[in-house]
Amino acid sequence: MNHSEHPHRRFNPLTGEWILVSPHRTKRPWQGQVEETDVAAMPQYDPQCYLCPGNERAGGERTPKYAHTFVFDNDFSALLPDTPVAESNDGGLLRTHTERGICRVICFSPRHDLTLALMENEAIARVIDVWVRQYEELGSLEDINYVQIFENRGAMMGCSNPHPHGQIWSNRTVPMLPATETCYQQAHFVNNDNCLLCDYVALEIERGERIVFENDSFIALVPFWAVWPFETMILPRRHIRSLPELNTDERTALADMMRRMGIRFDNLFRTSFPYSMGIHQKPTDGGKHEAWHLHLHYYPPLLRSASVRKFMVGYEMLGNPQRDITAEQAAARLRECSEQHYRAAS
Ligand code: H2U
Ligand code: ZN
Repeated sequence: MNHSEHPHRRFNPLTGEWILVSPHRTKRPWQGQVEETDVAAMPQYDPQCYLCPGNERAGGERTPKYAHTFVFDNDFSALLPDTPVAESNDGGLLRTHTERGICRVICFSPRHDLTLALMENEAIARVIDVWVRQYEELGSLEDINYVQIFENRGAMMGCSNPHPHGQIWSNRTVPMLPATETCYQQAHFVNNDNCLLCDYVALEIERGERIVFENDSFIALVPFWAVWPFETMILPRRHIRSLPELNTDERTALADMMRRMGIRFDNLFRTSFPYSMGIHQKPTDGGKHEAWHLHLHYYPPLLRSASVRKFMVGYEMLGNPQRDITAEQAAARLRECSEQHYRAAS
């Protein structure tokens, strides 16, 4: 089968979902508009920003004058630690249960004008150290069985503030997507006596065409089953279930991957590239989860330029996701991008 010619469906072995790929719709040559829509350089400190050191937040608390990173309980947490335990079931179809959890915000840097793509490896490694400690601290709590670390970047993704920051939501129930990935990884482990993502990484290294860049410990690729046009994953080569298992060198190596991923994304359309990024790792429910392989997902919405985005509407809402540009074409485009940030270069 010619994957760049014929409409076909691709299987996502992590979730069991199928997506439709219609490469014939991109037969016309790449238009490649390069738009310089980036906003003017931001100030290093913004007196209005609730995440800048020393400023007051919406909840009335003051953000301290931090030097590197800063973590606080979300002033508008979606989940609360002391919600009473209760459930209801009306006729078997109207079911609920209360949910306990803790939500935190983490500032990646005191500098308002930076992003992960513009930070040094050492500073990003500090952020990773904070994620490790948060995962351990929250995960050790009785009511916390899953810790979801993520970053929303850009107004297009609903991010409320350009100050470099991310969030952590942790709760009693393993959320649907990591729960599904748990099932599929477990089934692969039982059926093949090996880890799904270890097998996947080995296969992608052999095929080569979807790998974007790599270092000694990690690879970045456009997954075969990508839904978003420039969706990527970062995966450790070694079978690592969760962040605390990374040694010091591997934390620096992960920082290096995240920085380079961010630069390539920004350079693609010469814009501060919007995305949602999240870390998937083993649940903190006390299980061993041998089958779990840590990975990062990047879900960026942009399609053709800084202003043309992919919408998940119509067929996507009613059938299943569909894409025109293939994962292989997207990987080739990202491979062509420089690792010198366009803002640093000018
Ligand atoms: P984004 O990552 O999508 O920008 O969300 C920022 C979070 O920061 C959001 O969940 C919280 C919001 O509740 N927040 C505070 O905790 N304190 C504030 O003063 C404003 C925003
Ligand atoms: Zn700020």
